[in-house]
Amino acid sequence: MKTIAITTTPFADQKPGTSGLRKKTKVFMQENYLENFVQSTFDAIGGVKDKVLVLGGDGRYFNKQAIQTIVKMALASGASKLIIGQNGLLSTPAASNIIRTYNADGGIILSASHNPGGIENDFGIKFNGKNGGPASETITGAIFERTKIITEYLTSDIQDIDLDTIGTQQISAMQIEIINPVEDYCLLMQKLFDFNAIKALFENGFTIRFDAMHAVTGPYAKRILEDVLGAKEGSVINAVPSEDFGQGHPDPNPVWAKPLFDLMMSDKAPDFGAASDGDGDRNMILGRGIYVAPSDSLAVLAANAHLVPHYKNGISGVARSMPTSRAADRVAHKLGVSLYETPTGWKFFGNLLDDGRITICGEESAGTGSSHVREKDGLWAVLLWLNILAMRKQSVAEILNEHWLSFGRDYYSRYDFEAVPKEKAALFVERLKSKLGDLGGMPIGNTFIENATDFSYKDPVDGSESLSQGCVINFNNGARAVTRLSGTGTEGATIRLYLEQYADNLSDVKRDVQQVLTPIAEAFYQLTDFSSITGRTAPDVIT
Ligand code: VG1
Ligand code: CO
Repeated sequence: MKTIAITTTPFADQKPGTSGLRKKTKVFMQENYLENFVQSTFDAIGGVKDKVLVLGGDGRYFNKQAIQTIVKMALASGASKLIIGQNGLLSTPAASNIIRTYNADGGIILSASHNPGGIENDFGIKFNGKNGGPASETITGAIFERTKIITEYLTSDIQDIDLDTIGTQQISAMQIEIINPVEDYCLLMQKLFDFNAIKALFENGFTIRFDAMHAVTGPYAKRILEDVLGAKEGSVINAVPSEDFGQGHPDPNPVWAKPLFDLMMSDKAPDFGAASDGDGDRNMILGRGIYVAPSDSLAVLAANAHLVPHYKNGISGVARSMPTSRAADRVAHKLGVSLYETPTGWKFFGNLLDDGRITICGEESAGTGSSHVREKDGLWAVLLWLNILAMRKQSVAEILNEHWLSFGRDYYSRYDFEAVPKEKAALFVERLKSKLGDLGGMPIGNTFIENATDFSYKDPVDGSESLSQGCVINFNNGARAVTRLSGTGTEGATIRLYLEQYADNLSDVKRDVQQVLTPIAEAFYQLTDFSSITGRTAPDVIT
């Protein structure tokens, strides 16, 4: 074992964000940078002596190297066992499952999620606790404080370990188990869903295209959809994880998964289309000729979950992040279960799930999940949809249209303004916050602002408070505009603007989304002096 002094504290400028620490890969590759975060994490959780940790990542550039570094540090700090995905691979939901299944003390997941990978792109790291979920704000805060004052870390002088061979290795007092990354996850899915019903669907000619976007879900989707459930070979495309995601942007939305989107809108479309992100926790769902907005997907899944074995007794409650559309609220209301509105980021769902208050939860950013793990889960969402389709014997479009007819439709879109200079973004937020109180009652066109607030959240389970989680402007005609700064970007600041309009008039539920939302966007720009403060006139990405 050796102790290495850290002469600089290179990343003390940033608290780990919504899901861990994300930076340019080259930043992570600086001397002692990753080590600082890892040692600070060990220290923040009271050390790892005699603890069992799960370790894996999405396979991006630097994944394996980072794993070797962490192995050496865990050994030096006295961990009793590491459970590592073969070749260093574990999707985020699979890692969450393994932490829970093997009763581990926590896990380290290496991923920058949907951000592009490669030496010129992004890398990331996050710690998940005993329940399998992202560390709470208390822990991420403690990690950050520690990184500012840390002076040394512990590591050991051992050779790189073999990550390719499944089985157990013993290194001094520490055991390393290399596991098949897919197997436990596949077993879990089999427990939740009616695999026979989905198999029958495929046997009867149902077609699917799943775009794994060269990311970690490839092996999971191939195994489950093709090998086990019998989808036609070749249904899963881009299934081999690559270090730079085939030079792509593994973000499953209509912009970055455009080839799949275009296929689904064409006359060659299969019955069902889906994609997932770099680390496998996000999903995009499409039917022939129709895109299911993530907020709608959450609502449809909540409304239909009882058709599926694991959820047959109904759901205990639903949670959504604040910027997610209120479509799920309408379902919770009809089912007579509680609806929780949390800040952005999966960690806020953890306590609600642990406490049994909710069964299903989701975010507008293509994340849906349930009590089966403590992360959002891309492939789970796909299987839940497939199981529901098998039970209802209808198309995606039919299900979505029926949903809108019974609940009304929440038109929804997110605008992203990327790489805005940090000072300008901060000024924009500060100015807006200072005038929120004066906006209530203000007339806008033929409606008016009902209220405008700075969203804060008090966790109903542990009472912890999270302040300033986004500005919300509610209009009295069922429209809403929400804005917040992203916590996952690696360049400047990203301003997100979330727009929403509820329509319950049946003749109204099939209008063009952007057309419905443009007046709200325009009102927002005016109210906030958006362009003059940020220098931006149009979003970089609309989803
Ligand atoms: C984004 C999304 C948020 C999600 C987070 C992590 O955060 O908006 O809903 O939980 O990414 O997703 P932000 O702060 O950039 O808006 V993932 O797939 O990284 O784990
Ligand atoms: Co992700």
